[in-house]
This record gives sequence, C-alpha cells and structure tokens, in this order.
Amino acid sequence: MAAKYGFLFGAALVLLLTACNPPAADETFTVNTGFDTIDANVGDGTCADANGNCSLRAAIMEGNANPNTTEIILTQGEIYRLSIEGRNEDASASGDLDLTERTYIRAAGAADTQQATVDAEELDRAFDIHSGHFHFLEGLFITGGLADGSRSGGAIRISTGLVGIEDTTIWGNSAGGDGGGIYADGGTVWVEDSTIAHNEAFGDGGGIFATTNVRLNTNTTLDRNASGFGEGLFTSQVHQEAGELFAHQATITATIGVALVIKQEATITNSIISGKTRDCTFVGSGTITTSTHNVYSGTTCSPTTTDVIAPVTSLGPLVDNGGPVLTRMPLETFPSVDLIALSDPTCIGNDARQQPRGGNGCDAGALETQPGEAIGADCTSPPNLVPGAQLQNCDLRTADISGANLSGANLNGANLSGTSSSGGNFTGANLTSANLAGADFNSDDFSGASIGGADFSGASFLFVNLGGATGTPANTSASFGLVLCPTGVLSSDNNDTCDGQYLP
Ligand SMILES: [Ca+2]
Ligand SMILES: [Ca+2]
Ligand SMILES: [Ca+2]
Ligand SMILES: [Ca+2]
Repeated sequence: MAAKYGFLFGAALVLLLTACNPPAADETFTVNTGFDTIDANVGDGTCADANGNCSLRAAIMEGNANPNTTEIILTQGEIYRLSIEGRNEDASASGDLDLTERTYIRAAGAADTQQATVDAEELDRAFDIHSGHFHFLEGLFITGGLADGSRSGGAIRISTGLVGIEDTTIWGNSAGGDGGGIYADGGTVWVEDSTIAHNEAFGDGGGIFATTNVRLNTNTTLDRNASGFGEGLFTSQVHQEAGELFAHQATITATIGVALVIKQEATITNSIISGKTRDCTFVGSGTITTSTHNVYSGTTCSPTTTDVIAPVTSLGPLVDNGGPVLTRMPLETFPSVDLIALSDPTCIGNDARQQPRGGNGCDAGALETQPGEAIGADCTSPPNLVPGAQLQNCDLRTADISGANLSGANLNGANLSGTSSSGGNFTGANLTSANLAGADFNSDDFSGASIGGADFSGASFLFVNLGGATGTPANTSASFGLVLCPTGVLSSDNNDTCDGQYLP
C-alpha cells in the first residue's frame, strides 16, 4: 500500500513500520472481456472461457485452483458487470465472486487516475472472501452489490485472512443483514486511500460491520452510509461488534444516526468523526483507548485534550477533489486544517489523493488541503463580504458586491460573471482564475490585485483602477474599457498608454 505505516499507542507513542503491500504474484491473468463468463477448464492454469476470453470470473475461478497468489489485472475505466444468476454459491461459478486462494485484483495504469468498475447488478454481493490468507483489491469501484434477505455484506463479505483494500470506492451496495458495504467476521480488513459511501444495511453498519479487526489505516472516507431504522443509536457508518477498530487519518461522517458504534476497543487518531445524532455510541465495555488529534462534532467519543470539537457543517460535500476517490474538502477555518504539528511523528505521507501532507501542519481526515485550495469559509449565502474574506470558488453571481470592501480577499476561481459593482475595493485581492465575464465595474479599485487566468470577456470597466495588478488574464475579448498591454498587464486606461492608471 502507498503508506506503509502502522501506529501503536501504549504508555508512550510507538511508531511502528508495518506494511500492507500487494502480494507477489505467482501467476498473472489480464482480463480482456467485460462479459461475465465462467472458465471453461478450471485448473489448467489458463484463464479462458468457452470463447477463449479471460473474464474477471474466469480469472478468479482459475486463481482459486492455484494455492499460490494470482494477480488479476482489470482495465481502468472499464465496467465488469456480473450477469450469472445464482446466489449462495461459493465456487465463483455464479452470483458473487468467491475468493478462496490468495488473490490480487487491480486496475491497470496509474493508480491515481481512473478505477475499474465491478458492478454486481444487484444479482448478489460483489465479492465473497472465504479463505486464502491474503487478498488485495486495488483501484476498484465496487457497486450494485446486493445481499438480499437477511444476508450480510452488500459489496464484500470477509470470512478470514488479511484483506487489503486500496484506492477503491465501495458505493451504492446494500444488505438485508449487516454491513451495507463490508461485512467482516474473520481476519483483518486493512483499508487505505478509499471511500465507502452511499451503502445501506437493513441491519447494522451501513458502511462496515465487523466482528473482527478493522484497520482504516490512512485516508479513508465513510459518508452517507445508512443502516437500521433511521435515527437510532445503531444507525452507523461503522459498527464494531467485536475485534479492534483502528482509524487513522479517516473522515467518517453521517447524515443520519451515528458515525461509530463501538463494543470493544477503538483507536482514533488524526480523524474527523461526525454523526448526526451523536458521534459515538458505546455498548457494553466499548471504549476508545486512544483519541488524539481528532475533530469531533460533540463529546460522545470522549475527546481528549488534543481533540477539538466543531460542527461538521464547515466541511464540503463528498466530491471529486482529484485522486482516485471522492473526498470531503474542509473550509479554511475548519479546525481539521493544520491540526497536527509538523513535528508530530504522525505528520507524514500523503492524503487520499496522493497529495503531500503538511503545509503549516497536517490536516485531520482523509484529505490534506493544499495551498490556496480549501473552500472559502465565507462561501455561504449571503457571503461574508469583508476584507480578507475567503471566497475561493464561490458563486457570487447574485451577491450584492457593489461598494463592498474586499481588499485582500481570496476570490481565486470565484464566479462573478454578470455582476455589477460600483466603488468596490478589490485592492490586493486574489482574483486568479476568477470568472468576471460580462461583469460591469464602475470606479472600483483593483490596484495590486492578482488577475492571472481570470476571464474578463465582455466585461465593462469604467474609471477602474488596475494599477499594479499582476498576472495575465485568460480572456479580455470584447470588453469595454480594458486594454491588455504588450507586457501582459491589463489596464483600464482607454488611451492605450498602458500606464496602469485609471482614466481621470
Ligand atoms: Ca482454465
Ligand atoms: Ca458466495
Ligand atoms: Ca458465488
Ligand atoms: Ca495542512
């Protein structure tokens, strides 16, 4: 896996290097068809259906016949749909894909781009992992899994062994029993750089239900998984029935119910944990033995002095922020940003997008905001139009910005198209890549502003001061009162002197 770190917390912090790397392959099958077909001659060492093609199912069937490690390579961007009906079958010949010997299934190509989709088409769950000691799934988008009736594990059921899951999305699966995404009742589930969202279980654990060890090792997001009967204390993203729960650099957020149900021991570090009704529900002897550098939305997880409490409303939605999986981008003012000191031994590695941790400190959660990237804290309705306001990527088309003092504001990527302003103060503001197409400015002051990459097409600038503005706009076509000087500097000086001064 990308980040090869494990953490043990005892009387003193112990940094332990552990690894969950893909197994070395003894045989490799490259899947060359999206059709769901069985292997024509299981055990002959060749992945081939009746037509001589190698399907995902045929590769797994052949791999199950080999006690050594089988590597199965899928193609990024392709969709592998299950179509052979037949539930409650465990030889991978029908319904779910049963893994019984060591298997490494991955999408070929650069790990940070597209995934390969495995769609179970609601004919069964997607993967059923019975045995084999070590399995590894990398770069997959697993969806459409259905464990109907009272069965558990909508996308994946795990009975034993170490199962590594990396750069993978588990999305839109459901179970009549427990574990809408993953049901683990043996071995250890090790998850990195992955997102588990929009799964549901009629029982407990919308995202994960575990009677065994779950290691959300780094950079995993759980969001909008549902379980049980709505707002109950057992409606959860992760339900720990037994085993150890470990979450490091995780973002676990719930729009219904709670984030975590804990019945035994849990270790929660550098994470964002937020339920709707409450963050944690403890049952029996359930306890969080270590809690450091987390952002909780309340006190139910028993925060320590290094944890902070803040409403998760200041966290952006689950969207594509780059990288293989969807993530939630915090606002600049959300306390997850730079929560962990650079000197802290856990402030290392990359985030879920393979962007480096750091800046002025490491962020809690699966995503590390990069310089200038966090969503503007004032991007609300109405926006907070004050000097230095953080308005990156904000939609300000209907905002009344006339006369506003936005000196030094961050308007990077903001949408101001078609707006009008008179006498506004934009001195020193960051308007890099902002959209000002068709905007109407009169007597506004843009002196010292950064306007590189901004779109001024069709904009009208009358008596506007652009003195000292820096950067070359992306577009100034058919705009009134604007001159793009030979030096690349934009001027509002209509007499083409390009002296950067407004007209008298
Ligand atoms: Ca064969
Ligand atoms: Ca099965
Ligand atoms: Ca099956
Ligand atoms: Ca940071």
